[in-house]
Amino acid sequence: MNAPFQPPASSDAKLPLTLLIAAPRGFCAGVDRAIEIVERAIERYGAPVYVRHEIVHNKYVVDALKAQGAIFVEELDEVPDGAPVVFSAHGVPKSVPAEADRREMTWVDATCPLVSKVHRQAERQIEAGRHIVFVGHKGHPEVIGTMGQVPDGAITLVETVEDVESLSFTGETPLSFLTQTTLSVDDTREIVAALQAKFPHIVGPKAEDICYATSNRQAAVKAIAPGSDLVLVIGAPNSSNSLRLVEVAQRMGTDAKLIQRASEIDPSWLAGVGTVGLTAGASAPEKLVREVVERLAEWRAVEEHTLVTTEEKMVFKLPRQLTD
Ligand code: 10E
Ligand code: SF4
Repeated sequence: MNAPFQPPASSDAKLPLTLLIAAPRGFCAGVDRAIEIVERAIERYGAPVYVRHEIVHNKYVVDALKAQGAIFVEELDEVPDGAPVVFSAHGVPKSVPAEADRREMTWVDATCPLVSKVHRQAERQIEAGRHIVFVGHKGHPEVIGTMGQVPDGAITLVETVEDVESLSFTGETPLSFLTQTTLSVDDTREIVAALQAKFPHIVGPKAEDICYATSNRQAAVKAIAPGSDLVLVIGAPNSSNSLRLVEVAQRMGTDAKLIQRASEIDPSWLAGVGTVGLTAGASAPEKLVREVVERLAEWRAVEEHTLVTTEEKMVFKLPRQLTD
């Protein structure tokens, strides 16, 4: 005869936790490419290879590349003569490669091709005689890089609808607008609408320059947030696209937190929580997503579900100088 069923002692039983994992999440094509550029540069030129600014905004990625022989600096004057240098995925002002050429440095540009596309649009708008209104976050390296494609005074930064309201261009000033690639899709729509209402003659790209990866990750969070009691976003505090994912979830009324590693999760966050939504910014490796899942599984009986909102197939070519 079978022994009667014994339920586990209550102290051993883990409460169930549904995990809604967003897809797409994590690395985009520009981040994959930038990391591969640093790895290939180390293979080709030998260590150390200098990298100007964090190649992408993620400490785990940066530490892994340091272990392979990369040295991270903020400015070119920290790079010794003769050492190779890679420019980060966020892009650099024109003055940076110009300075590298002046010093006869070997340099490789890991700027994401979608950021470079905005750089070229900026140049074209200036050639066409238009002043540029640039929508972006002040002080972000991508913004510094894009603003540095054109002469001083040729571009004006706006961050909010209020900033648009205080612009004082006359109706005769030819204007165009461009945007940072990692902005909030919803905020940017409002800012662009305010620009077009105030300056009906303003010229802009067909869709704003927010990239496919940014918009896909925001749409994926919109799909998981309503069914979640808490959304965890893996990303760094200086990662613009990751911060936007936290905002998206919070604006849908769901509690959301940015974490860099699983060790930052406070178990008290899970009190009364039945479903956790999980995603990762474009610079956060999938390994860190698994680390979070494993951490949660230490405390709760986790049931994983992946919610796919779109498939991504984007791949960018490496620079010729690393493939020839
Ligand atoms: O702060 P960001 O989101 O711009 O950068 P990240 O390094 O977190 O993610 C990659 C995004 C890039 C390089 C900007 N388009
Ligand atoms: Fe390129 Fe977009 Fe990734 Fe930035 S977030 S690196 S623009 S693909």
